[in-house]
Amino acid sequence: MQFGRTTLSKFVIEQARLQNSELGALLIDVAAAVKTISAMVGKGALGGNLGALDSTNVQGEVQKKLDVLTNEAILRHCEWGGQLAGMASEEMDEPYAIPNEYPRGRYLLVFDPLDGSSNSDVNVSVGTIFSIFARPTAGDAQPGDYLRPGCEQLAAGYAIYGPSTMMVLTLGNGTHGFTLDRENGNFILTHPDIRVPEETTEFAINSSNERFWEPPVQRYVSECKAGKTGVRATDFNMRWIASMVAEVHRILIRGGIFMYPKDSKDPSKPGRLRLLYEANPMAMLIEQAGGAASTGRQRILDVQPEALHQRVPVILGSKNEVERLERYHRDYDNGSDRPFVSPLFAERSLFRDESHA
Ligand code: AFP
Repeated sequence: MQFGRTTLSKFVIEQARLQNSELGALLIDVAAAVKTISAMVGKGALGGNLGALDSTNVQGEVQKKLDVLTNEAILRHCEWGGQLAGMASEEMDEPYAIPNEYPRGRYLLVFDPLDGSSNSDVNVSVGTIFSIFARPTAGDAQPGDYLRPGCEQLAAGYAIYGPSTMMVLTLGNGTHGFTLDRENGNFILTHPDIRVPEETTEFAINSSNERFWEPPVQRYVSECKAGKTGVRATDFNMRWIASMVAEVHRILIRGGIFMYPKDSKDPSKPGRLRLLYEANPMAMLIEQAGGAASTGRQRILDVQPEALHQRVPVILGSKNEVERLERYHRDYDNGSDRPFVSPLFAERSLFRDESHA
């Protein structure tokens, strides 16, 4: 592939041909929707689309005008091409049936049209996240068709609307980045075969929730903050943008670990992020780039969905750090991380078993 010359269209058609799929045409429609959204978001206050509506989505979150407009953009661009059996979105309570006047295909498109939308009013990078599955036959999707584990995704990706607009996607053969050339409207392959560094000293978490985290997460973050003075023997840096797309993009480019773990803040929600259209696509992208993505206790791509808008704890990024945090969860669950209390001395040991450090 020619750096700086390969367009997204050429790339996805070539990749889809190699896999004998019709994914190319669908991904080109998604890219067209992304260009529409990029122009909409890029207008900022001049577009008259900032601010909130007085409606809430199925998550109970106040909808931004852009949440609804970007959702519409994806539906309109993708409903007519004949590749889809249905669509589902963070902004729609129920899946979207393809209108009768359009042909149907066997693919399902699941998406968060504007991730990080609470940042759109303050001009911080936001994004679109999407995931593509196939059902066995063409036709109208049934509700159960959407409840497939992330390991069955055929493709996944995101758009990030930042200083430049980029699309990062995978069809199961590596993770690749494309930058929008605004002068001619082409997405150009600029980041072929992205690899996540296995090591990192940069972590991302919303520390205001610290008192609600489980002990293994408190332990991990405390060790990162202790830096050179603690068991990690090196200083860490912290980031929190509150746009998952921006966090994941940074991690794909320079490494890091992103955590939105299970917490006790709202016992009805095992995490904040949604499995089908946030965690799964990001997990596929990260794994295809050599990273890891876990709930802390399970590979995200192996989680069996039980509901369309199900939430899940998310820990993803540089493989060695994700594996360390998974180990801390195992130590916690099997009781081996608690300081040893000798029955003889009824005292806590001052030293943690170094094998866990
Ligand atoms: P919004 O789309 O409602 O802005 O939420 C963004 C998000 O789902 C994800 O992109 C961020 O990582 C996370 O929520 C930020 O959550 P906090 O606001 O609790 O930090």
